[in-house]
Amino acid sequence: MVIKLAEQSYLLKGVAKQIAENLLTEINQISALSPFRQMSTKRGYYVGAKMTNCGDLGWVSDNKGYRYTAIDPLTNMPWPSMPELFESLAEENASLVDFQHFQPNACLINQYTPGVGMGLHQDKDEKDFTQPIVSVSLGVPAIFQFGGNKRNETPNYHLLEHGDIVIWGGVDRLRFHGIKPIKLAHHTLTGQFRYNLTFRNTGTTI
Ligand code: MD5
Ligand code: FE
Repeated sequence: MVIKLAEQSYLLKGVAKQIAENLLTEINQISALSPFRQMSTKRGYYVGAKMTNCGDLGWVSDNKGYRYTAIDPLTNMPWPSMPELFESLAEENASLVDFQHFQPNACLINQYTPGVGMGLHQDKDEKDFTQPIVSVSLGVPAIFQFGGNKRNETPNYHLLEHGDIVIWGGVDRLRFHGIKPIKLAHHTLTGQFRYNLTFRNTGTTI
């Protein structure tokens, strides 16, 4: 089932459920090489979710700000490569909706524990806003906040469950969005955790 959230935003319910166990196996292999870690911001706060990355580039935040790097600052090694399963999942589902030429070069993996959310923000650390973003939810459900192109626009709320994919781009690429703090719950495959894969093309090679 495809739910249209806005002009170029789509929620594909449950489409990753069948391969969820394989996706979680890949997440475990990636985090064995580049562990989940708490990132801090320029202002000295913590980013709530623990994070790691795979692909040519990874999103990092520290006292210098947000950016994409080819090297994991924790391991001083390149980020683990993007599994073929991840890439095909993102590309195939993007092509089903509006976006036929999506080629992600970065995948941020967020790990949420009970009580952790993500405040309202825009994804604007990329150099190319013509490519969409694909997000895959696994494990414990979350309520996401889907706002407008300005912070003060009233957001809508949608439930993101295990296996759901959200794709947004084009005129919706810079919409404000966030994740409400995760409730304490248990999922057979992930325990108390929620995982989110966020596929992006950064518009850069370094
Ligand atoms: C998450 N992560 O669930 C979210 C997934 C991030 C981030 O936002 O930057 O790491 S994306 C949530 C989302 C869903 C639907 C639409 C939009 C965002 N949006 O319009 O931007 O960890
Ligand atoms: Fe975001």
